[in-house]
Amino acid sequence: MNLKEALQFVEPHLKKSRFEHTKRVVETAVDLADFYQADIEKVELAAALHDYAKYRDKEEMKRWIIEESLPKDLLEFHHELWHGPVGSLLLKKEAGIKDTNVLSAVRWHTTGKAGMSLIEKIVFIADYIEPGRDFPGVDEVRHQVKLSLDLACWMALRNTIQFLMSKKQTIYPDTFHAYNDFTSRLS
Ligand code: DGI
Ligand code: FE
Ligand code: FE
Repeated sequence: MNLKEALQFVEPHLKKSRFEHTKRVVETAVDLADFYQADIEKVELAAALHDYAKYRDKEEMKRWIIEESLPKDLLEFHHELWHGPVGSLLLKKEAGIKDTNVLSAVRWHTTGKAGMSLIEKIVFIADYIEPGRDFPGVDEVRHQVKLSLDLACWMALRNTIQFLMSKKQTIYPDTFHAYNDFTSRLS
């Protein structure tokens, strides 16, 4: 599957604004892949497909998590966290994607995890800084992303954790694991 095919594949599954977001994530991710010498074809594919399951029915996603080998603890956390892992599963089943680098970048794009690969980091941070995003602190992360990818990821995780805490929301363990991992690598 090439980029054009991937975009055609996801478009019917997304709202218009989400599809526009997806195209901006692709552009941002490709620019970073070029800068950091990552595999551009894999990065653009993962970026194009990353929100594939975003609008799947909650009950359907719950069933996939129960039936397939996905972590059951996801069910104890906000359903917003399910579309990455369920998306990577469904891309395997429904789009025949086999590349584990692409699938894992989709899988971890929301929470991050400890020991992220270059492709995983690029998709994660492109989703956070694409030009349509307006999170508090996002400009600082945009400024940092070509100085240190790890520091940019650390900042994004810190901002997300702070945001979730301020809203009294639970934080998925892998979000903390990602944050801790970047913190120790950077110190
Ligand atoms: O799918 P997108 O909107 O493009 O972006 P995303 O996949 O990063 O999802 C963003 C949402 O996920 C945002 O509302 C914050 C939330 N989120 C990220 N990490 C965690 C989290 N929510 C909870 N409850 N816990 C987390 O660890
Ligand atoms: Fe997402
Ligand atoms: Fe996204």
